Amino acid sequence: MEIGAFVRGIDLSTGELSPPVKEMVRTLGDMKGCYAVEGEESTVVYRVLQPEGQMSKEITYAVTVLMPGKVGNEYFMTKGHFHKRPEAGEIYLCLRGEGLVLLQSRLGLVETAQMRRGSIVHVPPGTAHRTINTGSENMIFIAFYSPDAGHDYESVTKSGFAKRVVEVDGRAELVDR
Ligand code: PAN
Ligand code: ZN
Repeated sequence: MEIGAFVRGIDLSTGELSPPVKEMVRTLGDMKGCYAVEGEESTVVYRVLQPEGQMSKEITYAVTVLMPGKVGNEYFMTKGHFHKRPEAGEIYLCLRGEGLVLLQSRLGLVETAQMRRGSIVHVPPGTAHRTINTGSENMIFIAFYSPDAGHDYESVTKSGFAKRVVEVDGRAELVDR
C-alpha cells in the first residue's frame, strides 16, 4: 500500500515543471477582441503549464509564464475568466516579474492587486480575473485552484473588463475601457 504523495518540481526562475506536463500556448491570434488594437497573430503572449496525471479532485495547480510586451500601449495580459462554479476561488503566488491582477465582480466593481516575487493574491469566488505583465521580464505565477472550478471566458469576452492597463509616460496606468 502507498499513500501516493504527488511530488513534482518547478524551476523557480523559468516556471518549467518537471515532466510530464500539459502545455497551453496563447497567441495574440487566440485573443481577438481582448486588446484595443490588433497585433501580429502569431506572437506568443503566455504559456500555461500543468502537471499531467494529478490525483486530487479537490485541488490542483498551473503555472503561467506571461511574456513582457505591449499591443499598442496595452501591456500583455491573460484572457481572463470567471470560474464556472460560483463558489470556486483561487490563490496566485507570484514567483517572478511584476504586474497586476485585475479583478472584477459580477456587479462591475474593479480592483487591482500588485504581483511581484512573493505576492500571494486571493481571487475571491465570483470574480473575473486577468493578469497583466507591466515589467520587462517574464512574469511567472502559480495558481492553486479546484480542478472542477471551470473557466468561463464567454462572460468576459461579451462584456469585457471595465478597465485596461496601459503605459503612459513609461508607467502603468489603469484607464477606462
Ligand atoms: C490561471 C489561468 C492562466 C491563464 O491558471 O488559467 O493564468 O489565464 P486564462 O485562463 O484567463 O487564459 C487561472 O486563473 N486558473 O483558474
Ligand atoms: Zn482562474
